[in-house]
Amino acid sequence: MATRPEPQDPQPPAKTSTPQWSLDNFEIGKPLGRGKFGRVYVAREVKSKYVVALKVLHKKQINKYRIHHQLKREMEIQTSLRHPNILRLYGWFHDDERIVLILEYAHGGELYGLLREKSHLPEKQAATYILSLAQALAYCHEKHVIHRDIKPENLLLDHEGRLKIADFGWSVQSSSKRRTMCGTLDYLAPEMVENRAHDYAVDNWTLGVLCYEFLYSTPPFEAESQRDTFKRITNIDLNFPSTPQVSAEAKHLISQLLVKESSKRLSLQKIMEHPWIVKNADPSGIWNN
Ligand code: 83H
Repeated sequence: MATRPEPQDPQPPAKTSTPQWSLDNFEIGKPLGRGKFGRVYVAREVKSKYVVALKVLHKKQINKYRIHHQLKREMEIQTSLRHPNILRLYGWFHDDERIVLILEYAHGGELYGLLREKSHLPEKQAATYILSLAQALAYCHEKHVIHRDIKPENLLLDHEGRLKIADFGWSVQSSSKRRTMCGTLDYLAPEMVENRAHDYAVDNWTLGVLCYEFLYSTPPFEAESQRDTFKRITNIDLNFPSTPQVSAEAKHLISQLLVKESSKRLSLQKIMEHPWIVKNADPSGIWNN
């Protein structure tokens, strides 16, 4: 008999793929989002009543797009990571048609929604998120994981308002320089859009892009066409509009991250120690309005 959590003692489901989990173990709730490869539903494990997010992927799609290896990598990486700002992957199971990932449920939903709704964030909130991201990325980099696809759509908020990095679909485990093209251009470092070798510093670049977007509500190199975004990124065509008003320290941090030469970008440690972060970020990582 497999051990199951007791109802009065809610526990996340089993950590790895084991025969004990199937769709029968869950009450499926409303859909939370959908992607190219499937949908995400809120669900509750019947016995423990533990609420999770189930990401349902269709094997047909996975075969069609030949993403089997990417998915396997995503699952292995996300299962191995334990950090307060990284969304947990508790386990997975499959049947004839589907692969189902059992993921942590983020009550607050996507940061993307908040940004669209509020236009731009107060500096203290932005700094709190950037600090959380820098801490999560430092942990990933220590484990030789480069995320490479951090964007507001991949950032979720838990019930306390803590930021969680989700979606490791494009991450890689690496210690050497890599060469691969991926993602929407807006968040990509020059070495990635130019398809040159890249390393951990691509994530530091992305923190600069996100910091800008949190404060100004649009990414810094946004343009009408992919071609123009490409040009703006490779030329580091960076401007700071006069509205909304943003502090000089915040602009300084952004300028130290959006640097063409990857080795000259501010390190994650230096981001955490930057005066704007020290002055504005809540070290608990929790932001409540
Ligand atoms: C949510 C989500 C969306 C997006 C999660 C999502 C979540 C995911 C990925 C994972 O109104 C809401 N929306 C928009 C439909 C609320 C706030 C209920 C919400 C919570 C929304 N959580 C899918 C992998 N974990 N949690």
